[in-house]
Amino acid sequence: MNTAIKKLNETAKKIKKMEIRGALDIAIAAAESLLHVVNSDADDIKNTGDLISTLKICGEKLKSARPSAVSLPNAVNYIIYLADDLAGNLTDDPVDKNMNLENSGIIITECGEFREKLSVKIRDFIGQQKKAIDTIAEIGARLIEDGDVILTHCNSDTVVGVLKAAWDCGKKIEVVCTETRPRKQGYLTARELSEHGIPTTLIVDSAAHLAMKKLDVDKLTVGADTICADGDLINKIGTSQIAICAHEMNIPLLVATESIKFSPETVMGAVVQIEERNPDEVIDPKKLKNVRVMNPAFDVTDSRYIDVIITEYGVMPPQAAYNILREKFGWKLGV
Ligand code: RI2
Repeated sequence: MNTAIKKLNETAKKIKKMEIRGALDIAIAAAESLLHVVNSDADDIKNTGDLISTLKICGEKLKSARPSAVSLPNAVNYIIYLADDLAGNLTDDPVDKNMNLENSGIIITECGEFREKLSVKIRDFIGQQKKAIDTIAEIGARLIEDGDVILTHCNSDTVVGVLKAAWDCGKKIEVVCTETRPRKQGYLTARELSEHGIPTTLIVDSAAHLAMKKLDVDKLTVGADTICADGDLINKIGTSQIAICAHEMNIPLLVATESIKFSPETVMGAVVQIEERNPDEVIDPKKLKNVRVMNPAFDVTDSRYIDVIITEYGVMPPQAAYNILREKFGWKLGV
């Protein structure tokens, strides 16, 4: 098997096993592996049609790795769209007229030109995703006040970016991190922030309500795996109960997310599938016989518990999610 496709299969496995995790990182990893396929020298890719078909098969493989973070299918679908669009655009050029015809026998040099153009576009896309996280850090830091105590759940690179940026511009914040059972990604957040010099407290998930009172939490900040068209948030399991507690205590919830995590499918009413992971992440099944163990990886936080969503385009209320979808996914929505 061609090396790029082998690598892509490995990436899909790593995403499934959560060795590559975090909604943005899985999107970037998927885009990078498709980029390798575009530049691969597989013998069976003889023309543009072959390349696009291969990208579509590879894209399906990647998309099936994890179902809940929409950043993954969004990245794959956008790259396929770029490829189709580029093939379509090139039909104006007499040399490339048959490029997207099956078995057109286009010689490899023409396919080479297509590969080059597509690679530039995919690299641009990856660059934009990497830049978005820095832009959100800068915008989000402005919403954090000096002396704020901020509670966060799970491990979001986007949130970590905001908190570090606030600290770096001189705001003396403190952060409370939930452990985030069952995989304890909260440890990653706690380690990263404390290594940055930010005073950090770790709590078990069930202490969130008490900690909000006892530690005078000012803000709740979380990342996102998916933002629905109605502004609802899909994020790590436990987010919704913490959000409801925060709402009850008048603590604002700030969601930090790149626009790649907005779901165009939800405009048409699609429901995001909640990933159910292996029960052995919760407990060794041998230790608790005859008990069904549920292990949903995500939950849905209703938009009414969200105060603002911070994206690379700026700060908005959750009710404005459709505006981002129009801006970013007009190509998919046909608007
Ligand atoms: P960034 C993570 O999911 C968490 O739910 C986190 O809030 C979200 O992705 C966004 O992460 P998982 O991959 O893209 O740990 O902000 O299941 O890093």
